This record gives sequence, structure tokens and C-alpha cells, in this order.
Amino acid sequence: MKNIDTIGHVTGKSVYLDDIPTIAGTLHAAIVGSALAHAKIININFDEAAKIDGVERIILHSDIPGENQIGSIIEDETLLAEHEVHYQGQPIAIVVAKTERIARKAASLVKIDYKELEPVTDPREAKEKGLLLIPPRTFRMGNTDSAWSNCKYIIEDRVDIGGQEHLYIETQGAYVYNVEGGYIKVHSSTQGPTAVQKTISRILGIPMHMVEVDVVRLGGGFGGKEDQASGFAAMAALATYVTGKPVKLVLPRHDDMRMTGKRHPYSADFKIGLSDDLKIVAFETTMYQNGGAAADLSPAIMERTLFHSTGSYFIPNTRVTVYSCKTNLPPNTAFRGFGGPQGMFVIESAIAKAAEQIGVDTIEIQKANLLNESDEFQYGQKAENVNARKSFELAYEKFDFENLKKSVENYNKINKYSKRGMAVMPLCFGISFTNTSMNQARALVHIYQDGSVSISTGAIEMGQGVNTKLAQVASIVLGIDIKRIKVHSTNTSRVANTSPTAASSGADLNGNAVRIATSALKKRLIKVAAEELGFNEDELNIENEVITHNGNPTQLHWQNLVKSAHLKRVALSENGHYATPIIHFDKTKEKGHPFAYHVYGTAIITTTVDCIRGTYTIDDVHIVHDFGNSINPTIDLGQVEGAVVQGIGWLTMEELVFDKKGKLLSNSLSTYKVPDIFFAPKTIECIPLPTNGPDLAVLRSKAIGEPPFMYGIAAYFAIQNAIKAFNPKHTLKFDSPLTPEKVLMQLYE
Ligand code: MTE
Ligand code: LUZ
Ligand code: MOS
Repeated sequence: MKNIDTIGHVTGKSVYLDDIPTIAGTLHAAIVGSALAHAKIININFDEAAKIDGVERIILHSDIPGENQIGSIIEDETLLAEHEVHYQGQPIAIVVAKTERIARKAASLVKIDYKELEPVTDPREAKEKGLLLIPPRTFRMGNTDSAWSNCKYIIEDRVDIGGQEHLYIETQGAYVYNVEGGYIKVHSSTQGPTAVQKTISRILGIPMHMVEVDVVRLGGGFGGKEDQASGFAAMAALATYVTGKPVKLVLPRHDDMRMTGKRHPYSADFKIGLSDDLKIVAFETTMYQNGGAAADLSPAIMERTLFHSTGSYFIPNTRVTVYSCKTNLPPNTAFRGFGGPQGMFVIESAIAKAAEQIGVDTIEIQKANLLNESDEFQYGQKAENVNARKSFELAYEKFDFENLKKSVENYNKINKYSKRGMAVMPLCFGISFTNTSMNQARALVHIYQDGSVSISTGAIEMGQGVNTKLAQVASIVLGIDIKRIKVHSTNTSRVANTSPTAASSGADLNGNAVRIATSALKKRLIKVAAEELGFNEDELNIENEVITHNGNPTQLHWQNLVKSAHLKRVALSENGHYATPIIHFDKTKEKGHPFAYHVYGTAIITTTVDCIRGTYTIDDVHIVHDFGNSINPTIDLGQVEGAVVQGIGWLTMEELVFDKKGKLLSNSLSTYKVPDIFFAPKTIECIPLPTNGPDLAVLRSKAIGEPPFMYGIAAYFAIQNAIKAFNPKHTLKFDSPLTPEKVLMQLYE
């Protein structure tokens, strides 16, 4: 089963926000963003901007009829700045004009006088100054203090981790218009339609039922539109409120890059202790999360860092603390992995450093400490159906690790100025929103008189193929051809109180809601069929659109069954509600059972470094991944490939550069490099780990969106190992991204 969007995407017929036909008289908005990262606003002068022909209105915070507040977890963020600005690009005013070009031109002419204040961009400095977004949190298990004396080896070091620009192909945007009587309709490129609805209701001071948010699909989100789409939609809604006209706001790439938050950079100190037989006895780390100027989703991201700080390993004595630090950067936000990758990078760094100092292969320490069945995580959950060792061993065998290693060693013997390195990354990622209450979803399913089926859920299609999976679930449950099924836009008037499509759980949550709704509809239809055919209900089924009796086809076809059900006045619509069972978490104890299940896997990555230029290629990516019983292997493989390349990009070439004053210098595609087809690994081979999949995954098909991102971590260590092969004086450095410039310095340090 291919992604149902395939043809539309490659022929350019798929509709994105900016393709929606606009109503006559639609105005266009542009944002005036702060030129400075930290300053007091002294004066705003828009005389010159207002003079331009075609400018309709210039909107300030004082035009907001409701509350000037967009913070979702913590109320600490304005829609439009009032007296002070806290990051470069922070929205201050909105210019509304007849065309996009006029709006942008006028926005550039708005003059703002500032009194500059000292910006802070470094999280450790922020912590020193007491600038925290929320109080720190600590997860602990066992007793690290007393455990150190049982360690043969104790190793300490520091890790610095860079951020990452989302670079969704479609930038942030919204299109808003009045329907009647203050009821507004909003098209938004968002992962969280309910978040948009809530934010607009707050900004305009109107009830949520006066705001209808509709989303067809996104040109990528990657977490960047989980929270941050809300502000831009609210600006368009405010402009509609003020002007009474339809308003479209679509960010130019430059504005999107400088105004929106990114993956959080982290800095961390770690201490790891091992026994003689390479068991990790104790692990302590303190991490400084660079949260940016407002909380946004940082508290939840901090939480996932804590959850994943021991990676794929069992460590009996653990203490992990994260500080969420307030800096003068755009508020950092969700990005594939949601703080998990940073936590895992620290533990992998600690293991690699320990291996270097002890003088063993990293893989020996990894292997000795992989999670086993019933091991306890530091947050109290017991590991169940653990596939850590299984995937590790299968990867070792199937990809002939010993031979790979020998071929790398041989290559390095023969070649003087070109060196290879390899590294292994074991993965364990928890599935569920860590905030238990978010793990719910609804599906509204209609069967029309002609036998066609309509599905609405809270899931947002952003390229990950969730709509295809939802249609598959309905098709499997109802026993009908997928061509009869249409997955409709995500709309807050059809499906309310949606969780954002995030945490890789879009298919699990919404798919289960579809399963529940379609199962109920099927039950009703079978009852009708039993009456028509004179058989018992439990002997009947629907297969390939035909009603079967004990597995044998009858004369009754899906279409006729639907017709008679309607004539018999049987309800052909159903609303399915799903809430993940079992999960819970107690924040006062920092213990519980937060995840429905975990996703496991193992990647082996090899790389070649050009030791004259410092450039590198990623040669081969070998993965054993635990898909469960994949409902769509084609889509899932695509997710693995995309995620691993994105993960490699994060730690290698993608470098965010801010100057000391907090201004983003890498603000375009000429200065911010992402992996392209030439940089992508020469081969990505991914084999599924044969498993049945857990009960709590939709039709036992495990969540796929984020986990494979973290395989990219192996690329960092593979390059480090290649540097070591060239420069025997080199000691491991934990300072991502590992750009060619840094590689070159490390080759000759
Ligand atoms: N794949 C594509 N093509 N585009 C995206 O924006 N987002 C990722 C992942 N895969 C993304 C993607 C992220 S961050 C998440 S959380 C999941 O998809 C969300 O979708 P799911 O819950 O349906 O897996
Ligand atoms: N969003 C969120 C997420 O609100 N909670 C989560 O646990 C999460 N995890 C991954 C990505 N987004
Ligand atoms: Mo993904 S970071 O959960 O949107």
C-alpha cells in the first residue's frame, strides 16, 4: 500500500495552505520583528510605512481585544511585544496590506527605537544568573553517592549539543476569515489545531466554539508546528478581527528561520562509573537546556530528556538533573525526538569516553549494559518485551559486524589521508505523550448511503503517512476496499479537543479511535445482515466487501447491506474515543508507567573522512528496527530513512550560528546546510526485527515517526573514530555539530 498522497505530491496537485483559493478582498500580513535580542522598546514609528499605497492597518499589542498571551504550558509569552523584547525576530507589529509584497515592504519601514539590554545566549550563564524557565527536575534510582566506591573506573567530561532548524518545506502560515457574527474559520499549517483554536479564542476573547480550525496537510512539521503555529495563526486572526477582512499570513523563509524556535541546544556534565566487568554501576549528569526566551514546550521536552537519559541501558544507580535555562534566543520547541536525542547523546558520550579511557571498544560497554526483560527504568517503569539485545545481536550477525570492523581496519592500514570509522547506536524510545492526559483521540466515521466512508480524526498529515494508515485501519476493520474510504481534513468542528499530532503517536491514538468507531459500525451492519440472511451474527463477517457466512461468501454485498441498514434507520455514523490504558505518572515522586511501550533497534554507521579537507561521507547505515507488525512497511521504511538522515544532519553539518548579541547568522539556506541527496548515506539498509508487536500499538504496528532519528547518533561517533584512526593524539570530543571545520581542527590538533 503506497501513501495515498503519492500521486498528488509528485504531480504538484496536493493542496497546502498557500494553495487554498482565497476570497476576493483577502489582505496579506507581514510581521515586524525585533532587530535586537534583548531591549526595551522606546518608540514605534510607522508614519512612513503607513504612507505606502495599499497598506491597510498596522497592528500593535494594544489592538488585542483578549489577552496578549500565547504560552501553552506556562503563561510567559506575548503574541506581540509590549515594552520589552527578549529575542531577535520577536513579533512587535503586524502590517496588513493589499498584497504580500506591499506588506513586507511596509514592515521593513516601521522604525523602532530601542534601549539595548545585555543578552544571554549561553544556558550555563543563564543558570548562573538564576534565569530559569521552570524549576529544575531530577530523576533518580538507587544511590549514586554510595555507588562510586564500588566502581573500578570513574570518568567525567562535558558535552555540548547544538540545536537544529526544522526546515519544513512549507513555512509557518495561516489564512483566516469571518464567516458570520464573529464566527471565524482558520486554515493553519499546524500540528495542533486545538492549540490554534485555544490560542485564538484567548487572544480575541471569544469562546472556542467561535473558532473553526481546518487543516488539510502540512509540508512538514517535525515538531516545529506543534506549538509555534498557534502564534502565527493568532496574528492572522487578530488581523481579521481588526480589519474585518480575510487575512493570509505566510512567513518568508528568512522570517521563519529567525522568528521560530528550534531543537534545544544542551550542555551537560557527566560522571560515569563502571565495574571491572564493564557494567555501568553509576551515572550522574547535570544538563543545561537552552530554552530560549519563553517556556513554550521546554518543560515537556526537559521531561523527555530525563526519561531517555539512560538510553538503551540498565543503570542501577542514576541521578539526572535538567535545568531549563532562559536565554535571549527564539523559544526553542519540539523537534523529532523531543529532548530524547539530547539525553541519549550524553549517555552515549559517557560510554564512548569510558571505553576510550579503559581501552576497550565502545561496543563492549554497550553490549554489557543493554536492557534486559523486567529491568527497571529510573522512572519506575519495568521494561517489557525488551528487544534491545535481540536487535543488537541480529544487527551484529546480519551485517557481519566483525567483518565490517576488519574492513574498516584494513582500509585504514592501506590509506594514509583517508580514514574510516564506524559506530553502533542502540535505541530505546518510549511511546506516549509523557503528559498522560494528552494520550487520547477521537474519530468521527460516516458511512454514506452509497457505501462510501468518511473519516475525520485529530491526526494531522504532515508527510508521515498517517492518513494512509487511518484509511488502512478502516479498510481492515470494515472488510472493504480502501478506495471507498476518504480521510478528510482535520477540523475542530468535526473532532474536538485534539492532542497535537506528535510524540509519534498520531497513528496509535487516532488509529485506535478509528478502529473503535468502525468496529461499532461493523457490529451494527452485521446485525442487519443477520436479519436479512437469517444467520447468527457471530457466524457473519465482511471480507472483500462481501458478507461471509462461516467464511463462505453470501449474496449480500457491502453496498446493498449499507442501503438496507439506512432504510432500516440504523445509525451509519459513529464517534470513537480512545484513551491509552495502563499509563500513569506521579510527578511528585518522578515515578510511574508513562509509556505504553518502547521502540527498540540498533544501527551501525560507517563513514569515511578526508583527512586533508576534513570533509566526510556517510557510507553505510545498517539498521535492525523493531516495527512490530507494521501496517505499512513502505511508509515505515520511508520514515526510518528520513529520520536517520535528519539525525545525521543534526550532529554533523547542521550548524546554527548566533552572534554574541543573539542574532541568527545562519538564517538562510546558503548559510545553514542540511543533508541533501549527495550527502545522504550511500546505502541505508534496514531490516525488521521479527516480532508480533505490542497490544497497545494500533493493530500491533509500532509508532515510527521519531525513534529512528536517534540512529543518527552513530554517525557522530563513527566520524570521531575515523579522526582517531588518523590522529593518535586525538581524544574524543563531545561538541556537536561535528562540521568539517571542526573535523579538520581535530585531525591536526
Ligand atoms: N515525517 C514527515 N515526512 N514530515 C514530518 O513533519 N514529523 C515527525 C515524524 N515524521 C514528520 C515526519 C515527527 S516530529 C513526529 S512526532 C511524527 O512524524 C508525527 O506523526 P505520527 O505521530 O503520525 O508518527
Ligand atoms: N509533545 C508533548 C511531544 O507534548 N509531549 C511529549 O511527550 C512529546 N514527545 C515527543 C514529541 N512531542
Ligand atoms: Mo514530533 S517532535 O512529536 O512533532
